[in-house]
Amino acid sequence: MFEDRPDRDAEVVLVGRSNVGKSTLMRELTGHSFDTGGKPGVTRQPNHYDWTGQDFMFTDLPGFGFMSGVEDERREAIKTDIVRYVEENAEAILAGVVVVDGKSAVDIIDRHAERGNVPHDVEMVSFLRDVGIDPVVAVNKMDKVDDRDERLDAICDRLGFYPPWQQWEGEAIAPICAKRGDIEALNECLRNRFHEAKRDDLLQFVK
Ligand SMILES: Nc1nc2c(ncn2[C@@H]2O[C@H](COP(=O)(O)OP(=O)(O)OP(=O)(O)O)[C@@H](O)[C@H]2O)c(=O)[nH]1
Ligand SMILES: [Mg+2]
Repeated sequence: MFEDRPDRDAEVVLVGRSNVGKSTLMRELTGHSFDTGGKPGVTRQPNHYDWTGQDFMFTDLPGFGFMSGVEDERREAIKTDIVRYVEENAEAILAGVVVVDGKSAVDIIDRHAERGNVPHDVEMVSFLRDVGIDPVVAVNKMDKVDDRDERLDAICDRLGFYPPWQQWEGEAIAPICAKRGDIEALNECLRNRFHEAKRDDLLQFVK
């Protein structure tokens, strides 16, 4: 079980499959470095980033799905911990950012669905909704995507956001490239969320 959560009543969490770039995105959101890596399963405990005297933090959660050198049982346990963390802190979580890899998400989702399984990303989007958190989908690694609009429409389709993706721009679908620091589309979504939640005091964290 995850421990040592700082005492904050406002939080943005990053969730998603392993290796999609959550910790890289966390670096861009906070200006602070976290371990990132070429293979899945780098982050094993939540990375929290908070500010002294401010009632806010970003949390980068461990990835789920395939992880190198990790057994099925341990992987399931990590996912259970993530789900429990989000459930227990749902009240504080102003936005749940589901990070996906723009290049591979559709193929992975379709492969899982063909086998009759609920794909992790699909499950996570509906889980967040179930606990009352409106998901934001950050479509990362857009530098590797050629057919941008088609790809974003396909991701919308798979995750239950009615295409075209532009309808969700600034609200729920944010194409980004964390590695290059291009995360403005996500910041815009977060600014809108904070404003809707009457938390304009938090806009300073997503400039
Ligand atoms: N091409 C490209 N690669 C990226 C981008 N963002 C992150 N990466 C790379 O993706 C790999 C995984 O990044 P991480 O940030 O460690 O991913 P993570 O989701 O935190 O992974 P776990 O902690 O294992 O769940 C690293 O090699 C990053 O450099 C991006 O926008 N474009
Ligand atoms: Mg990580």
